[in-house]
Amino acid sequence: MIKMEEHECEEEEEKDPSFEEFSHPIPWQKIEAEGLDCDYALLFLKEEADNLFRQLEEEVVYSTGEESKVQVFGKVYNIPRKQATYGNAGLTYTYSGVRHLASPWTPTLECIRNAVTDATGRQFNFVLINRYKDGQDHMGEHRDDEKELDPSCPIASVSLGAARDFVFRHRDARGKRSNRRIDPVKLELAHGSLLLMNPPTNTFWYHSLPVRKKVLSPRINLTFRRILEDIAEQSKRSINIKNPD
Ligand SMILES: O=C(O)CCC(=O)C(=O)O
Ligand SMILES: [Mn+2]
Repeated sequence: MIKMEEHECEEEEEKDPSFEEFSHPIPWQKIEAEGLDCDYALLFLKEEADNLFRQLEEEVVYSTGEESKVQVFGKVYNIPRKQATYGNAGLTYTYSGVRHLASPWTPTLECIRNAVTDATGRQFNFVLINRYKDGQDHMGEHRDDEKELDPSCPIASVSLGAARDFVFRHRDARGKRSNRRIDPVKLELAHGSLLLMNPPTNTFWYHSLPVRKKVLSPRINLTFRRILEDIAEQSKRSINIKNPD
């Protein structure tokens, strides 16, 4: 697990560069199925995760008004959770026809992003934050396979707060007319955990965060992503996330 002192965003003393990455080996758990490749680990100790949750509750400003709604077949719905986007200057993403500009990284988001980079050796320029007030809030089945995302970079999903079930379903095993029987892959995402969705997971598998009425407390999820800035520029610097509600 990562020691919080290493990631505090105060002035850092100079470190031996050979110890900067992977200095805290994490007991990764491999999750594999046909076309699915994920790594799961507890990245933060409980106390660290509690602090991060509290700090995010103070810092993160969630979308309101039009940005907190989706349009499906012409009807406007409130999304069943709160969302915010942060990242490098100028990046935007479009969600169900609404473009969101990335707000500048906050100190806590930088800390978490740096901890994820230390643990994985990967760089991220954008984070989508979802806040679920309780188990009624949820996210429907979708894939994160937009062309603006660097296809070689995993999506790194950090969970803080209430543990929630997370379900993967193979694209050929969805719906009544599915042509194959492939068991879903179900995980519980714990407080302080990191789930890496490695390629080609998001090509073959949909994922969702289902309703869980027994969950009474909030959860914050952060998906760190790498946007290919030149492609994002071509498509008006947007990520197009397809109706995951
Ligand atoms: O809350 C979660 O764990 C899922 C978030 C997610 O799938 C997304 O942001 O694309
Ligand atoms: Mn997703």
